[in-house]
Amino acid sequence: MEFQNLLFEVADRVVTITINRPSALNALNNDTLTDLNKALDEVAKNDGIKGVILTGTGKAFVAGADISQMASYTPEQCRAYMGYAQQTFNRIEAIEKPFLAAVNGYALGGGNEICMACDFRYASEKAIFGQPEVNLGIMPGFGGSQRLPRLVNPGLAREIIYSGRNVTAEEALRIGLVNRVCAPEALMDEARAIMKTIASKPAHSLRYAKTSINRGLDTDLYKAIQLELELVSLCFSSPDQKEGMKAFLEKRPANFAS
Ligand code: DAK
Repeated sequence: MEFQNLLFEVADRVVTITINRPSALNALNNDTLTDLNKALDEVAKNDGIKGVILTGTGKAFVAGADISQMASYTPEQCRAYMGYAQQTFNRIEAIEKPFLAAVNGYALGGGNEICMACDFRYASEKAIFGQPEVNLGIMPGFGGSQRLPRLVNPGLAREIIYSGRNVTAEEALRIGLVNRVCAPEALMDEARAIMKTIASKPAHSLRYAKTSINRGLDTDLYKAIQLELELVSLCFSSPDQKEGMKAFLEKRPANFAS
């Protein structure tokens, strides 16, 4: 596959997607979004890929939407480009495979928003998060005003969005925005290690668990528990459920097919 601003590398059934536009701190312009959509098409359709690590080249993860591209937009142009970006971020949640954001540096505006669309986040000690849109005369537009208050204390989300201030990796860990902070040189090893473990689990378990969590968070508790019942019951139609339980009873490691 050919990309302009992105690297796509598969190992141990996990793809590492690296946003690779360091001259603009990996800001998301149209070409980069097109690349990302192409990469997501492959992730969605390729059964050989069990999960994704999303990261960036250089000192940034993603420094947000491309300001030089959007500065002169009319509202109509803005709507078209930004709608495309929003759709792309929503796809990360909709694809039923786990995504880990390995945040190596600046994750600002759309950069923080794309990492919040991932299932979970690890950060380098050098990572800086934030929603600085108010400094540009706008507000978060890629889901940040919705995902941040769902991920961290809503009062804190308001403070971060209204002030446009930076959030260090240490604070991000404390407020639950990231799961782990790593030395910069250890970030990718740690990301690969957890994703290798995850990729060793049956595909249907990962698929239904992600769907159950994501759809469940959008509904009330008892409807969500009903959805969980349907999905866990479906697991019993899979050969990997038979193998997993047989292996346990025979006191041996499971040999999953998917
Ligand atoms: N866009 C374009 N170029 C960027 C960029 C960005 N977001 N961020 C950095 N760059 C470019 C710089 O212009 C510079 O380019 P040259 O001058 O070398 O050509 C190069 O990357 C290196 O940046 P700096 O020289 O500034 O590097 P520093 O280390 O000094 O500073 C920084 C790093 C991350 C603190 C700084 O670059 C910075 O503040 N960047 C902007 C961060 C930001 O404000 N991000 C949020 C963007 S707004 C919507 C509408 C709008 C949006 C969403 C939805 N809808 C209608 C739905 C907007 C979303 C956003 O993300």
